[in-house]
Amino acid sequence: MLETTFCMVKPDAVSRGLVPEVEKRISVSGLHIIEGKQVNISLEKAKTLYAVHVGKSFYDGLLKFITSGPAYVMKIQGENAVLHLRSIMGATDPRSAESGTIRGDLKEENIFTEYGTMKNIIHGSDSVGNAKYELSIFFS
Ligand code: DAT
Ligand code: MG
Repeated sequence: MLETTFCMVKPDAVSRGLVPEVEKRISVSGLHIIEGKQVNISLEKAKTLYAVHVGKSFYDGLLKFITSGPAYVMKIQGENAVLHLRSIMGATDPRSAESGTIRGDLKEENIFTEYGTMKNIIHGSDSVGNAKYELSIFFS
């Protein structure tokens, strides 16, 4: 199935200059980056993006982290793009992410932000429905 998904390079990785490296890995894997732009995510958009995490222990930290500096958002297309992107990202906790994955290879020594949130470099939608929702926040 040809799918469109949403991807975001998080502020930790943008500030480390990792956008080109992440873009290269996405493209080399066979996915097509339709559009990409740097954004300063407003608190309002952060809340919309992370609505599914309301009430979780890391929710407040996640909002602080994602609004702490510029992020880089992308619209990505390809065969099974949702799962394909998730597979090259690696596990949520970079310490468990396999080598060869973006999180596994590019993780920092200290994986926690001052807010207790995991700095894991990249976000990718976890379903076609969520991809549509997340894309609508950043791309008209
Ligand atoms: P993923 O980003 O792999 O989809 P998720 O949707 O469960 O993972 O969580 C969203 C983000 O929240 C995740 O990328 C990092 C942060 N996070 C998740 N679980 C956490 C935890 N137990 N402690 C700190 N941060 C966490
Ligand atoms: Mg998620």
